[in-house]
Amino acid sequence: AVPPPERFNFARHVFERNARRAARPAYVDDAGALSYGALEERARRCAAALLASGIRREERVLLLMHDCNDWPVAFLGCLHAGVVPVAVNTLLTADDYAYMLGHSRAQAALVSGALLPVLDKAMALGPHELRALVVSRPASGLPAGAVAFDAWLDAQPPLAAGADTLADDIGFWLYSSGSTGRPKGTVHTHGNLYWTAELYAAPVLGLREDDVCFSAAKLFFAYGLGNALSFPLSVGATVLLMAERPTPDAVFRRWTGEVGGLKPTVFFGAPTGYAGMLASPNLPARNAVSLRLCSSAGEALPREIGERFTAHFGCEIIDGIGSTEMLHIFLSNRPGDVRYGTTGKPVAGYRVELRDETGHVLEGPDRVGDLFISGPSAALMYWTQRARSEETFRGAWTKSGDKYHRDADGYYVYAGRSDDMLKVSGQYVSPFEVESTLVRHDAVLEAAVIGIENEDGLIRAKAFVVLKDPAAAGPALGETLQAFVKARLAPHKYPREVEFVTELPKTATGKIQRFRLRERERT
Ligand code: 3SK
Repeated sequence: AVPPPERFNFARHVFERNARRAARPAYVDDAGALSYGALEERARRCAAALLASGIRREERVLLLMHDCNDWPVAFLGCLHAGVVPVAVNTLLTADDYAYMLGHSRAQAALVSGALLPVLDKAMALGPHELRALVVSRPASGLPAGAVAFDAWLDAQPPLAAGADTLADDIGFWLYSSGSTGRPKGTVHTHGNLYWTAELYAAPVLGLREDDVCFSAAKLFFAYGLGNALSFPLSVGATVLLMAERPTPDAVFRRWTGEVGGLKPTVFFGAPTGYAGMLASPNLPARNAVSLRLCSSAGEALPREIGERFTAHFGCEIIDGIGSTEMLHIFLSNRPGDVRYGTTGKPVAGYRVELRDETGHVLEGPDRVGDLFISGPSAALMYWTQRARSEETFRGAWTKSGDKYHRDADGYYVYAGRSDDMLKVSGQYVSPFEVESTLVRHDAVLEAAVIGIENEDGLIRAKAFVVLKDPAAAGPALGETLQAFVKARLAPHKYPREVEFVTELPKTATGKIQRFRLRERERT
């Protein structure tokens, strides 16, 4: 791919790429459509409004909004003004937002009306530097000092000349949650948005102008930001946005055109979502949808789910892995070359290495190591977190925190998080491998595996299992599942204990939090 010019602003890039598409719909949300022309005009007004509110270049602005047409207007408006949007998860607590307000020193907040109460609470919890509070789609009256997003935009003419930023200027932040500690403010550049679209959206996914993209992952996630903003806007496609939670029924209503009136051609989801949809009695028929391609990330896609989905819809799920730190996917399957049960091969433009505990690169197949990535979309740092930055960002290389091995054909196979691996009888056991085997059993909806100490202090695998029919739980089914795994994997891998639970602890992105299960076992 051609690098971005040194002087580069991602918002300007989007405006220029879509200059001839003014009448085409860029976004369709639950309330209506926003054309490419209107997106540019409103984003330019937003940039002007930020400057008129006294927000200066490089200052941060909290972006706490549900997915709706105002979100991309706000994000691109900030970039156009050279202001740095800090896009945050809408599902957090007042305590989390209080931390983020203080840590980012946000000078303004752009917030959905429905999220105003929690932001209000956060503002009361700690010191903050907010000088403007702008409310998108206010639910009722505005609090003193707040202004409605539409009125704020309408009061300014569009800003013609935006900030003359460099591709390497700080563009935006995303907070990345780890298994411990406060979330990390991950600092990305304008150029990073360009790179992910040029290296993945066009060459791997083959996104096109006539696509309708729909992402179950919200815009504040790195995955959602690519799926529903930088990718489609780089090719002039249309995006369907949904504010509500991506339950199977909510997704089906969009797939069939019942809501939004457009049938998505490309869907972006996560394995838990695909599993829930396949288990739903309302799964639409193949001819009721127009999907040509699906994407999966967030955690590795079990082979069984990919195969069942393709058998039903005749459409492949392209499983890949990315990270908030690399901004999007760097290792992926390819349309027409999907090997379910693997995460495919490195995306051109990225280098991938597997390293042992001493940092040596592992050559050859079937050797489990820590995944490191080098590529042009890596974040600059975690804001004000030198030690955690140094642990993750190592020169040109970024440590992902995932374990992988490469099979004899060069496909990468997920082997769990670095800190979730078990060593049983001196051999690595990937909790993920045992979990993917368990979910192949008809009775099982989801499973999580952790290591527990037996009476000899040795590590053995224990499985927490969510059943499709919770009434089937009992010792007999536990033994059946153990035998099921034993018949399919090496003997040391079968779970010595099976506990039936009604749900698994997960992060906001749907990743299983095995550390919570470990904590529970210790108490
Ligand atoms: O979880 C992932 O695989 C992912 C993919 C794209 C962007 C961000 C993330 C975390």
